[in-house]
Amino acid sequence: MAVLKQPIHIEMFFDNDSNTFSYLVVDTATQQAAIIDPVLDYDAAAGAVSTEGADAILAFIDQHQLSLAWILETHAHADHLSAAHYIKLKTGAPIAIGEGIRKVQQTFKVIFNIADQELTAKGDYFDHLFANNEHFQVGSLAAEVINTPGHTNDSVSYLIAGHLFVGDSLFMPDAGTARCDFPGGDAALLFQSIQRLYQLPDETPMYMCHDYQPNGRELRYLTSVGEQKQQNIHVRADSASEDFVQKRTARDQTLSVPKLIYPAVQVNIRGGQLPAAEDNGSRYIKVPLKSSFCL
Ligand SMILES: N[C@@H](CCC(=O)N[C@@H](CS)C(=O)NCC(=O)O)C(=O)O
Ligand SMILES: [Fe+2]
Repeated sequence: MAVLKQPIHIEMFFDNDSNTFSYLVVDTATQQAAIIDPVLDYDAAAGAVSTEGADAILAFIDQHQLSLAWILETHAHADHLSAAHYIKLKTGAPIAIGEGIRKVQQTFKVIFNIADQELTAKGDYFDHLFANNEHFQVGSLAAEVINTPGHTNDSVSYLIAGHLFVGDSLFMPDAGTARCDFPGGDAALLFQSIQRLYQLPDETPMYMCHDYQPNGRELRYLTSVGEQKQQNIHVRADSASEDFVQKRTARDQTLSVPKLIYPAVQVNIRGGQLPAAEDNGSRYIKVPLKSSFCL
């Protein structure tokens, strides 16, 4: 067995299709671990769901004889399906997300016309809903939840033993911030959330959820609070909210809808569970159509 670095070990896993970083955070004192934002593989054209990415994380857990304490989501993702439910089936670990998931479930319950029996929008499908500033443990590592809404209503960051996992709030300094044009998104709120993160010590390591490699540079997933405050192209230490909102809104108008937004959101508001099977035993992904004409 490889020797893990003391006292915390952070293993990064990258999903090439959605440019997503997942993390396994290990307390090497107790061998307890938490997974952040695991990805389920999905071939949209074939409707084929597979688990190579999640299985790589599970293999690491197995190889190092770890015990999984938490499956943590930074938000209900709009660009990839979550492997949270699959990993829960394999390990029994609880799935947790910010309590803002209720609002996200309610918004998309209406958009997808999901029946009450399938989704109450009270946080169902998740085992634990974190309140802002809630404290929890990963083995002996102290962890805290920081609400960072703006990209979505349910966005949170996780501060685990001084390591900050920001989900989609900030991207690497040369990429700026996450988009705020999804239902429930709010650029002014994202600015406030970033101010909260900028109160943390400058040396705090900050781990990204995505990197889209601007200008073709190499992939990067790690920066720090201090580096962001000095160099982030959208929000620095002395930035003003109005300027940010203007920049963010202008950029959002240029972005296309994420390729997997409909499959991703309807699965992720169910904690990574696929929609229930219909009476023929098959499960279906719904896409609400926008049409200017009637057939
Ligand atoms: N092209 C990607 C876009 C994904 C996307 O929109 N990502 C969100 C985070 S979920 C974002 O904030 N993107 C900012 C950007 O592309 O500048 C896709 O189709 O999946
Ligand atoms: Fe996102």
